Amino acid sequence: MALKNQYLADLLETVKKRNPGEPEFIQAVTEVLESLEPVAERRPDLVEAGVFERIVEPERQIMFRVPWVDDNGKVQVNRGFRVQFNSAIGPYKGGLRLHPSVYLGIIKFLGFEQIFKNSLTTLPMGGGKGGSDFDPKGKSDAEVMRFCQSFMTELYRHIGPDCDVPAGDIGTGAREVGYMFGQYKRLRNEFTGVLTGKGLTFGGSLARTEATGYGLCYYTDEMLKANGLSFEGKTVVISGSGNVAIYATQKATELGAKVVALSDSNGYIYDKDGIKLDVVKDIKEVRRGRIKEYLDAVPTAEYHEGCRNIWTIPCDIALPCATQNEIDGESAKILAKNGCKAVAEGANMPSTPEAIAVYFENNMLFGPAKAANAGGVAVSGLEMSQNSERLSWTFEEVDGKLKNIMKSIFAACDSAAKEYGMEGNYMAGANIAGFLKVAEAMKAQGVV
Ligand code: NDP
Ligand code: 2IT
Repeated sequence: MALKNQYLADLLETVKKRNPGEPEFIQAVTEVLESLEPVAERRPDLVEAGVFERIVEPERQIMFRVPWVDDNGKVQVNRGFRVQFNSAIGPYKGGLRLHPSVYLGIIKFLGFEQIFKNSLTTLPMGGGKGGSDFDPKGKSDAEVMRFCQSFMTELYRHIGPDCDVPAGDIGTGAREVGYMFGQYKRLRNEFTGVLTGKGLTFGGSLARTEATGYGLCYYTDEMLKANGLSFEGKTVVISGSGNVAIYATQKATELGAKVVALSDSNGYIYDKDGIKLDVVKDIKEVRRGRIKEYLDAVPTAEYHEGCRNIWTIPCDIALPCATQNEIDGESAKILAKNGCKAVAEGANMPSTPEAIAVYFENNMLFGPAKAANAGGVAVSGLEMSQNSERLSWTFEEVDGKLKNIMKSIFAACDSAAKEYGMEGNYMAGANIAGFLKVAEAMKAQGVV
């Protein structure tokens, strides 16, 4: 879809020129600007205030050397990133991705998405993202600790509980957050809620571990119900087998669905009887193993090399929870042909633009990442609140708030889509609703 609005078309050209070699960032910006066409038409005041030009440019980008020594005594050098994208509605907030594919363009796309996602949560959080091309896979705990300490030895001067609050993402879980928190506390001599996703003994929130996966299912449930459907009796395919995939599997199963597949970057498992989550948790959370090992405990299941073909498994609902661009146009066509009724994104930007076009052509329900996976950062926001008041809430209290937030996010997407003449297009609704709150704040604060 080409932009019809000349002002936005020119802006997109500028963004492309200014950010060469960053296709994921351009992809994320293109989708948002396409959704915002009716807003630019209806709100000349926001155009005049330069909000569109300003929102596509990060407020600050930090890149730094991360040197550390491996178990063989060899010096290793990684590159660290923190992109502080937008602080109009609150301190920068967003995760840290540790994966060999990380470069500036990945962190910028994630930081840009985070602005709108955080706005949708209704909590006061700006958008940011960070990470490194460090690969935690196959590293010892001691190596991971040395990397995390070195990473934080530079990052600490740029973050703080009222400035920028990082958290987990791919490759960053409780272990990494713990090491980073320890180093931050040592360098600053301050015990503050500077990271979220912390351990429960030092300021972490109950239900943060479950939040993204649970939130994804709460959002999907709302979307299904609004369209006369439910999880009950449905077959679900989930990609990934990390934090988001595991707790999405748990909640979808609790809501009456049967999850039949999970994957990692090597391949996928298919268990027609329904995934046994205790087996997956043991492999992934306890032993840090590979999804293939599921067959050792459940020999009746199948394992297939390569993760792409997971989308050829017939399902009613697909929940991509691994990584960006994991469903392309071709995979989306197969999902549609097999009768899939809904796709909701646990991962960030897992559907290519071609895949999204296929969803709409086939009248499939589509829950976009910045709405559907906002439960993780929402509970991070609740962790910040608990840290500020130096109290901790019960699991039920946090989970109840999460459910209400996901309901309100769906309602915001639904009503913005209707208001701007795109009923049922929750992607446009999410982009518009997320944008408007930040845009009003940016306009009110002047040209900064
Ligand atoms: P984890 O590191 O816990 O798990 C990531 C999972 O995705 C693993 O199974 C991993 O397989 C797989 N994966 C990662 N990269 C690739 C790749 N390039 N190709 C194929 N598979 C891949 O991360 P999370 O579960 O936390 O994150 C998953 C997604 O959810 C990401 O897109 C993240 O940005 C998003 N997200 C996470 C939130 C959170 O709170 N954690 C919040 C909102 C969104 P392998 O082990 O083989 O690498
Ligand atoms: O993509 C995301 O929203 C996250 N990785 C969670 C960010 C957070 O600050 O909890």
